[in-house]
Amino acid sequence: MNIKIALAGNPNSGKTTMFNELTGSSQHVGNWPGVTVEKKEGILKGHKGVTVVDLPGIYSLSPYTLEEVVARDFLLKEKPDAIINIIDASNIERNLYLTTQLTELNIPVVAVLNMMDIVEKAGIKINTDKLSKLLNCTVVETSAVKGTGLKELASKAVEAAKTNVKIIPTIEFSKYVADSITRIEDIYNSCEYSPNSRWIAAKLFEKDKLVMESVKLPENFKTEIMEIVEEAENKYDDDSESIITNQRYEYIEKIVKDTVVKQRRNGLSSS
Ligand code: BGO
Repeated sequence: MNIKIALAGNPNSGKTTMFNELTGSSQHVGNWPGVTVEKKEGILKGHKGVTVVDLPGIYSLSPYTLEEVVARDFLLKEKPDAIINIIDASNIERNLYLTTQLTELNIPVVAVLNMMDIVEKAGIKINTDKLSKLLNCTVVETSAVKGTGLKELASKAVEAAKTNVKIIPTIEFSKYVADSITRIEDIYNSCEYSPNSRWIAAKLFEKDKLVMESVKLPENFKTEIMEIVEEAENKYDDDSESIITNQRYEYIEKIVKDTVVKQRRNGLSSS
């Protein structure tokens, strides 16, 4: 059995602490190929043959920072069997921005609500079952510093990798944007094949530099795609990347409203 699991999360989400807890003394430290960004790998404790690869801390899968490019390249090209996404649950709204992107990659994701000790102390309740349904992926609660939930996390991650259940992303873009992405996907599919064609189409809509360079579409097809993007930009009077970012945050706001409840001291609760 040879399983590769990637550890992804925002800076300060507790990723390093978690990596140390999950892999113990089996770590190997090197650099990502061609760059001076540290690459750490280790064997998942209690699960021989399962390697955990620590990705650089990132906020998004955009092509702007070296860390994002390294993480994205690994996820798309090496295709790990599963992703463990460490979320600072005390900053859930900001952290879910990356989660919604990771669940679009056609790779099983286990979303980890880390820092649950802080969340509980603050009297905040997170409905994990509902969150799991809304994100369409497994959700586990942990505290990396207290060592709680780690065994459950390890076994759920291995299970996700073995069963390889693909996530159908639940994000709802506006009908106009979704239709624009579908039109781009149809153009892409008429020339090239990729199991990630939806993701590629969404990135083409965002005018993602790296994806635009990597697809080998004839010039007239690229022009057609750019016309679709321009139409959307005119309609929303906004840059296509901002259109997607705004709609992603609107969707996350809805998820948080549905799953996070702040308990007031008098016993009443508010969302
Ligand atoms: C310091 N709960 C709590 N309460 N804290 C956690 C948890 C958790 O579940 N997980 C991690 N932390 P990294 P990235 C620190 O270093 O693993 C803490 O960037 C301090 N340091 O201990 O580094 C963790 O790899 C002085 O905190 O995150 C660390 O993702 C005072 O979150 C911080 C207080 O964890 C970031 C905390 C000198």
